[in-house]
Amino acid sequence: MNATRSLIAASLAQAMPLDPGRHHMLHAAAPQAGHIEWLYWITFWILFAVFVLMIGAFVRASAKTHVEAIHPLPILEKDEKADRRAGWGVGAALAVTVITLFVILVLSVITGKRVEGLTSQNPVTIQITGHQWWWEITYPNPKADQTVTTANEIHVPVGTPVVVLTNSKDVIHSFWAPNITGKRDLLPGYSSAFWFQIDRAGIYHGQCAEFCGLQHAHMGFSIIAESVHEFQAWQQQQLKTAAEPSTSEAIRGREVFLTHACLMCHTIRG
Ligand SMILES: [Cu+2]
Repeated sequence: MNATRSLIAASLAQAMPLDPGRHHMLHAAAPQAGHIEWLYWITFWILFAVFVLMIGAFVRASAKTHVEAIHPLPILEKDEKADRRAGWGVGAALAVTVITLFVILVLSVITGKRVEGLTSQNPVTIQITGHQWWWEITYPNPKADQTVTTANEIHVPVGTPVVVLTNSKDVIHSFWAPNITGKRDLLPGYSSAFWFQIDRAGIYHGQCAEFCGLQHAHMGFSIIAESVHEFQAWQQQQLKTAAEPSTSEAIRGREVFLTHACLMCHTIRG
């Protein structure tokens, strides 16, 4: 079964434009994504069994009712026994369908509860605001000068729950990092929250999953999961003001940056 799983995962990965390890729901790097992957495989195997049974029944029925082309079509006579058998068959198929749908519904609810449950008292909190067409990431702090803001780049410590507060400045966006957790809609004028925890250090790609305008396809982001020490060092670095350029090339670069349109959207931080 593991070989089949790997084969299916590899086939799906082939269809993905990005490194599958960094943007793929079948390479879970967080417990939430693990629960979603579990539900995916259960649903996959249930549907696969239904598919095989349906094809088997179809082939059997075709073989039983095979009629040679040279013979005239048989005249069917009323067969009450066969009618009753067919009635039982349809009833059983309906019952199996309803039970299967009910089982998938229950498993979906269980997965939803597992994904939502928060087990730590000391999470890191970040605020994510959707804009056309970028992500504003803020690490709130009671002291205003200790608040860190970035764009499209989310740094988090490995093994620590991260509570994400969401909002949107303009239209509906959808935050989706398939290795980490399921899709979350960001609604204008409506605050919401969810959480995730990454157990494996690395860089994971995410993408807006709700069409939000002409540049929607470019609305990506990165989640950088690093050790607590590296995360704190990054935060301290972000709080510093940008270093003065020391080479003529760097001085020229700053000049170009400050005198062109870059400044309309970007700022220079530490
Ligand atoms: Cu979008």
